[in-house]
Amino acid sequence: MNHFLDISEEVADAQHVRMPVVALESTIITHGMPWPQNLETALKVEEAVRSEGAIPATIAVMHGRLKVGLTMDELTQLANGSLAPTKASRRDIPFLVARKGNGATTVAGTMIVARMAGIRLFATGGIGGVHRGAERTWDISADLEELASTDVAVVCAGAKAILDLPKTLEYLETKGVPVIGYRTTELPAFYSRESGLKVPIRAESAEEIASLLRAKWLLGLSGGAVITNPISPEHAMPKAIIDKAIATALEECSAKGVQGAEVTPYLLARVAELTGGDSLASNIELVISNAHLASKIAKEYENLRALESD
Ligand code: PSU
Ligand code: MN
Repeated sequence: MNHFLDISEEVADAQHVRMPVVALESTIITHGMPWPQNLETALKVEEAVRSEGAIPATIAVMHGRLKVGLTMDELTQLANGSLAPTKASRRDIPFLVARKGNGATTVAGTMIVARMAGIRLFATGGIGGVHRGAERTWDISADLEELASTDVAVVCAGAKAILDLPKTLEYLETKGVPVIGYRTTELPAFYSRESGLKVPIRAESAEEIASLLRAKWLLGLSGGAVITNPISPEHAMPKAIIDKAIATALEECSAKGVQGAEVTPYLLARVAELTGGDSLASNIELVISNAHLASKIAKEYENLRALESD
């Protein structure tokens, strides 16, 4: 444990008795959804984790402290923008800690802090990846490098088609990151269940996924894993509508010269605006569904640990 880490009492107690704990990110709250749906969603996601008998640990940097498990007050302060949190990925964490700043952790940032706190499972909506046009812009999310090296498994609904999905899969393959389809052989594309791309591993149950993770880490093969959980058919969006919104958002993004860390939040906000409230509703549903699955896997993972008395 390092002395920059603040693990909430509830999370620490859960770890003490080996209850399953699931990490949750905060960039999705501050840069991924509008107020007040962002706070409502954060609370529903925590509730989903609890309903499975696990404990949620939402992660953020607040006043330079690496927080693991937030109070209602802290969640509200993050969600309403009053702390003006910046996106916190690997490169940003030391600066925020040194300056006692506020940051909302991305997938990469959340994996780092979760690992420090000894948490193995993490639920979110979508991961960052290789952006379209990366051969010109070199825009590749730090999430991919984190998955390559940090021992945390991320449950998501695949990746949004704002990214170059084939290149993102190639990158993960090069880095040795297992990509698992939960009850699917096709990589889900966030709002829709189809991408036309295959996932290398299909798993039918949380238990199967937990045993794969145990094997990976017991073998000393460090790094994360991506577990893709397709959005339910009743909440999925028509592909034609999403594709059109993404094309418009990408054109605007490059015309305006948006660069660096601002690219993803810009694209997410524009796609949400262009598709109206429907996409936000889908987004909320899929994060909740991922929280349920991550909790089930965390539970099975703890069961395996207990059996192996590790
Ligand atoms: N993709 C989504 N929703 C999100 C993000 C990505 O569909 O909220 C957020 C996550 O926090 C992810 C981050 O880690 O954006 C990636 O940003 P970048 O591309 O700048 O690495
Ligand atoms: Mn980027």
